Amino acid sequence: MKLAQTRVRGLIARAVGVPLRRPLATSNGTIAAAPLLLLDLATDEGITGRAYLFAIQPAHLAPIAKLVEAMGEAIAGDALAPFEIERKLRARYALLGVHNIVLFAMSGVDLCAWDALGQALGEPFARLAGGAPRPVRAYNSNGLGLMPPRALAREAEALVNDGFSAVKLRLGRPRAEDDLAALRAVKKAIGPEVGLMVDFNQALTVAEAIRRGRMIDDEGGVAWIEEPVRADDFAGCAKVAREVATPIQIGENFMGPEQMAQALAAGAADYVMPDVQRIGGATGWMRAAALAQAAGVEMSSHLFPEASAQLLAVTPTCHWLEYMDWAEPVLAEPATVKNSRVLGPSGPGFGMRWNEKAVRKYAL
Ligand code: SMN
Ligand code: MG
Repeated sequence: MKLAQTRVRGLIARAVGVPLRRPLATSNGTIAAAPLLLLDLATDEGITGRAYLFAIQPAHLAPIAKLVEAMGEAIAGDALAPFEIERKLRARYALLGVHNIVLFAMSGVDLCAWDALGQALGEPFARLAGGAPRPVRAYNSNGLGLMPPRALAREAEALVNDGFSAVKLRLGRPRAEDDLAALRAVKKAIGPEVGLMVDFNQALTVAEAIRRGRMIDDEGGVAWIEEPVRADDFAGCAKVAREVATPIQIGENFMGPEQMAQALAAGAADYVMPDVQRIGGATGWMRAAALAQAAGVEMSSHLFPEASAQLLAVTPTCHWLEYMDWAEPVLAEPATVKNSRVLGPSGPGFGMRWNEKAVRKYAL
């Protein structure tokens, strides 16, 4: 088949609500089921490019689906060329703003296009990008929400027993001493050999973040403090990063590589962790990876382990993959975990195919 002749035909989005094996309570609310949009981009060569998006709340599914479908109409008949599709959609949405759910939708379209391209060439994404798929170091993020210390200790052990050498704990309770009790309970349960990240989900003011950051410094042994303050307050983040010894991690809310460049210029964090549905899909990710390389900053992923495993495999400053099993029930072949390393599904592109029986079961 001639790639140049392969054209986009259309795009459909289906909504599912996948129950979480371990519901997650964060300082920003509890997630009991993952509202996902499953995207299928059809081409006239019979290839279907696939990706999923995480709508955060079920109410956001419909507007994101509408955007995705409108973008599908805009690129129908176009060549299967992710950079060209990006250029067109960025121009088309410039006045609305290439941010937030517009960017979610664009990222989903981009991932579908790369996936279809991989299928057309019979190669996994990492090979198209000049690399090769390989297992990447991962921490288990499927739990450790805002729970009482005893429940946390039990869940922390279970997360390590899933085969991981590091886990992430959510913090951001009203009282600092309750966060400290949670941190101590988890550290005691996992022991000194297992890595521990903590995530405040933007709960703190800058002054309080410095106070709690120093408290965490005194405890020692925490790999990073994630999103201590409002995600787009880069000056505030930078102040926290200067005052706190434990590395500061941000990035899941970077809206495109442009915003990541601003964060790096502001010295807002020691580490970055873009989210593939906000950074602009695989195209945006690769541009962000070059920024992290130039800045000499370690780069991790946020959610989407199936695609992120391959993206991190071609990231020069590859750090940690966030392992979340949320999409697993609707996938024909999930990512695999071995020795705390994650490998994406096999097969060309990103290797995501739907388990249609499960898709029917969880359809919204
Ligand atoms: C997070 C973000 C979105 C949904 C669930 C959890 C959290 C993370 O910030 O980094 O895992
Ligand atoms: Mg986070």
